[in-house]
Amino acid sequence: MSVLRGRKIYSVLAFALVVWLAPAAAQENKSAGAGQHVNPQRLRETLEKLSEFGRKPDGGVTRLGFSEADMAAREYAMGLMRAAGLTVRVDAAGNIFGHREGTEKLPVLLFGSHIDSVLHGGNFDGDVGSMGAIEVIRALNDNHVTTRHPLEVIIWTNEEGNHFGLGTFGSSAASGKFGPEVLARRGDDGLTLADWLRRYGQDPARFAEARIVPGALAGYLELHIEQGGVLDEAHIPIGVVQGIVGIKHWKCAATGFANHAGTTPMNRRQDALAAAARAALAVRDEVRAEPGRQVGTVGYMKIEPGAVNVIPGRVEFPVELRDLDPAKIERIWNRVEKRFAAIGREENVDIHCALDDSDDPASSDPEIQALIRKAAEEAGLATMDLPSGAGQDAQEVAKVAPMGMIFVPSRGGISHSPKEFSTWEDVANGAEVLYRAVLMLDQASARERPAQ
Ligand code: HGY
Ligand code: MN
Ligand code: MN
Repeated sequence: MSVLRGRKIYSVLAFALVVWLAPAAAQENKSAGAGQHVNPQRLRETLEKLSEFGRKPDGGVTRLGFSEADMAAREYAMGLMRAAGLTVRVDAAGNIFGHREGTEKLPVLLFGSHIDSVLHGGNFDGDVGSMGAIEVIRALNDNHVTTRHPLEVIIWTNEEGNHFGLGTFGSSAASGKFGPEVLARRGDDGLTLADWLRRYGQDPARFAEARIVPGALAGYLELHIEQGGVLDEAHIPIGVVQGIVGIKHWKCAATGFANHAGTTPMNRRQDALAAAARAALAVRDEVRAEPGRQVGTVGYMKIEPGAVNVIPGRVEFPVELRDLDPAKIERIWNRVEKRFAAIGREENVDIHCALDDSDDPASSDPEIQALIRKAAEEAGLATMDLPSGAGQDAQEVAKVAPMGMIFVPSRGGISHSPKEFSTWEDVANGAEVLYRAVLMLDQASARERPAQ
């Protein structure tokens, strides 16, 4: 028998053995004890490398969606995806997908997060879920595990929305919330969203193709830092997210009259900054005026003309309200509007607001929550159920597929800050639970149920 024939028979036998063992391997991995399948050191190295893109001198990061730093970070992430054997594509909204074939013709099982940051933010928000998802793929490869569903790792575009004021931008294109009308928005750099999409290699005219239709996905999982202090204070390593808050943003302007700061008597002023300052405190008062976990913020003020000896004539400021209950947000906003009208009358300043962005609250799929809880238990990790006070891409994906989120602790509950920190052990625990949850979802019935 020629060597070739011998080798051929051997390779056929070897192939048969792998195919025969693969599902068992998947089963074996699924039911493995507290062993760890992901590689903590490898995951840490990718997060440390990612933190270099947009790094600030104090160690924080500014990697806004649609920025040079983000473009460089995306290239790095796509390189990791390709090195993990994924087939990479970028959709018309700039979302990056890494595809891994399954053994059956089933809807895609999607998991990932975002890598853009807020202005002067931290190195864990979004990054942990994005790098964690790619680490899961490498671990599946290491363990020679095949899945029934095709898997796709996703990195959503411009989740923070600090650029263009449109949060969860990429996932909102996927859910259909944003249509081509948003592409005309112009940033402080004078470029429109369409200009930046072209820089990302996309044709704005095809923006609608980023839509993901309900039923196209088997399910969605996102690993993320909690960004609050609940898990850290309770010393619980894994959070099972029950739901994600609704968020509403308004753009407001207080318009008074710019005048000489020395010659204008105090009782003859139309001081836009005095009115805006009172408005910011009124937001805080009205949010505090009823029990619950609602929050309200005025994140910045743009003061014109901005000179010490000129009474401010105009002040632009945002108002953000968040809660799991949209009716409560409306109720608080109605009170805030009444307060603004009274302040305007007293200060002789016009305060006008317009709704700028709105994210509906979203519930996590109960079956996927149970599956995450089980995955953590099998990994020997305690869990706690909690809501997400942070907005997430998952709340857009919830409109088209059943979703679930895995939280890991944020030290001191600090986030959107250079002081944002999660331990490498917590990060690895989260990735391990994601690994197991992906395999369990691959086997579970959840995949067949339509989006909520
Ligand atoms: O703002 C948020 O809640 C999220 O981190 N983008
Ligand atoms: Mn985030
Ligand atoms: Mn964030």
